[in-house]
Amino acid sequence: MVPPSLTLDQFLCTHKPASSADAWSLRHLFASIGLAGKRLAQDLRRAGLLNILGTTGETNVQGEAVKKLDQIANDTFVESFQQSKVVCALGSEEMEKPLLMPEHWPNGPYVVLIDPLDGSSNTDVNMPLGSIFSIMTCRRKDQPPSGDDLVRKGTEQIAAGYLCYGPSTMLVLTIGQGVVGFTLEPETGDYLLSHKSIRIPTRGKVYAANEGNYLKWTSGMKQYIDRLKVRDKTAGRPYSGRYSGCMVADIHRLLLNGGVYLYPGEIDKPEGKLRLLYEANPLAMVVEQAGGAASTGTMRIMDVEAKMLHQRVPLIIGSVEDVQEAEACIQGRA
Ligand code: FBP
Repeated sequence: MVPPSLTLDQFLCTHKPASSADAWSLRHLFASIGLAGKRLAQDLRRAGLLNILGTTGETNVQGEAVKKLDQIANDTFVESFQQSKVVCALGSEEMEKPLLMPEHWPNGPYVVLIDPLDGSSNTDVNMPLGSIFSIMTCRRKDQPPSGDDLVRKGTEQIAAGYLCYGPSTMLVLTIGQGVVGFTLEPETGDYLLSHKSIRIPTRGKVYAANEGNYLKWTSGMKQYIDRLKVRDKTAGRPYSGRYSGCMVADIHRLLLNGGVYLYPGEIDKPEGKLRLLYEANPLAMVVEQAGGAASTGTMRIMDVEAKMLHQRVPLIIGSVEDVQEAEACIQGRA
């Protein structure tokens, strides 16, 4: 008889985080992330029936039209973290200012950054979506959190991960000891361990990039993408293009099969589109913990100095050899 899979909580009871984080409160934090994910997955499964498609009519701090589901996702996570009482500061793609919860401090030591709904262009067309989270602890033990506690380097993360809302809902996470994946069992509502130790292949056969931006790219970036299309049996080329409009879904594919996702800087916008603190940093921690790499094209993502809550950064992420090759082209060394 196949032994039953570990639940998320059982896993966290039996696997110590690499950091000194307190295991009990970390379990509580992941339970609140899991709960928000379940509630969101339920809404997404019935979105077309609930009048929650389309936009709210507002514009967010990124200058983007806010989708109703963006707002619902943000509210769902905020509510879950408030109920958990273990989060003392929260930053979100959908909130211009941080939400400080000093009433939860010091017993609630966690500082969390989220992209509540990744892949917003997919919301109304029943395509994959994701949620991304980055976890740190309050820097100072002697004073309640401030906004500065959120704006820090990726190397200060103690845990990170994402929820992927696809044919099944998955929660993929790292607590600094490798990467694991849980699949939501809709019957019982449990997250069950389905991927015990995710290791990304050192090289892949797939790339994910919005080639509609090709003419805006630097010559090094163009050279790299052109190179992926040239037949070269030894290098396993040409690569296949796979771009879903949802970075979480694209990176989930790479984690399992290898390859590279690129949202580079552009000649007129060298910082690119994606946000450092709640998109690039958490995905970089997950991919690095799985044996991959994450770069701006010229430096490691998690070493990038954090200056602003909604700071943007170019992102090249995936299999080590693919990221190194992209860097060599972008830096004119290839
Ligand atoms: P959101 O968090 O606003 O959805 O932005 C991130 C994202 O949607 C990624 O998931 C996706 O890979 C990329 O932006 C798509 O951007 P573009 O439409 O410019 O290709």
